[in-house]
Amino acid sequence: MSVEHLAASTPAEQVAATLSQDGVVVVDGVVPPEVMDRARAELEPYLRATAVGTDEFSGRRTRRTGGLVARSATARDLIMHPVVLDTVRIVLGHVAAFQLHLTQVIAIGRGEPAQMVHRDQWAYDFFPFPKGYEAQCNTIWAMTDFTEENGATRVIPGSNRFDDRMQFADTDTMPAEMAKGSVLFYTGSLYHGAGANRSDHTRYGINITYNCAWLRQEENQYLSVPLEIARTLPVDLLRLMGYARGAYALGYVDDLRDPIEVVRPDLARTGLGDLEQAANRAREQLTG
Ligand SMILES: O=C(O)CCC(=O)C(=O)O
Ligand SMILES: [Fe+2]
Repeated sequence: MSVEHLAASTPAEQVAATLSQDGVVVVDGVVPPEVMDRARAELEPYLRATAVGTDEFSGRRTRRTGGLVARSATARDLIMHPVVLDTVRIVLGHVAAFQLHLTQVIAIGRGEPAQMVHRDQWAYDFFPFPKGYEAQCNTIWAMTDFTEENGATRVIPGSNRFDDRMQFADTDTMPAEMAKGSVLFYTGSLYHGAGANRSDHTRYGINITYNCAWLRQEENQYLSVPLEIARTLPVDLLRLMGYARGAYALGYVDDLRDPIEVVRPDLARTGLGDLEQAANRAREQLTG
């Protein structure tokens, strides 16, 4: 098996179908390399101020810079990119809503060894999701070319169907190489890990992930993005950040108010909606 590559013009249904089968796919050339340079320039002060990881999993030669919604207008465009959202909408189509899970530049420094092979969905306290249930859909945007030598993400295609809590060696994996401006998609169920960086430069990727809105977010968007910035953001981005109910009754504010009202009082809406309708929708998804 190898990592499938698709063109940026590929219909989202096909990207999602490949993800459902392999748990991983690269979409080539989603944005021109200059867009990644612009993101890098906007984030440069924050990248420079970020410390390296303090444990093996984070990477002692790796810098992880988050809060991208607050820090980079270009990152907001990547978060909302239709090639990504159209695919995520299908992959996470089994839930009432999905949300932004985390935003993070992963800068893997020279000499960093390979990261432990893992599933990102282990973040939910290792909850054993049923096989085939996708809790999250992930992207890594190549901010530099991703090569085997510089630490391209290593993946096991098809491992989205494997048992949980398995252990793998680096040699069981293959690198997802791609050019700057391309996007690696992978599900929360895919076994993968950052590759070792044996090159003479830093590997930059932007990890942007989305999860079922009934689950907790890895990056707390309400606290990572100051309210005064949130007030300036488009409504669809705000809702994706979690200023919306995550499912019937999840995440309302005090008197059953829609959380969007906190940042956009003009959009006030009270009440939870109709549970019977929500239940019917869930039934339809199940029989789907
Ligand atoms: O940066 C990468 O290539 C992957 C990192 C990763 O899988 C993680 O930190 O969970
Ligand atoms: Fe990961």
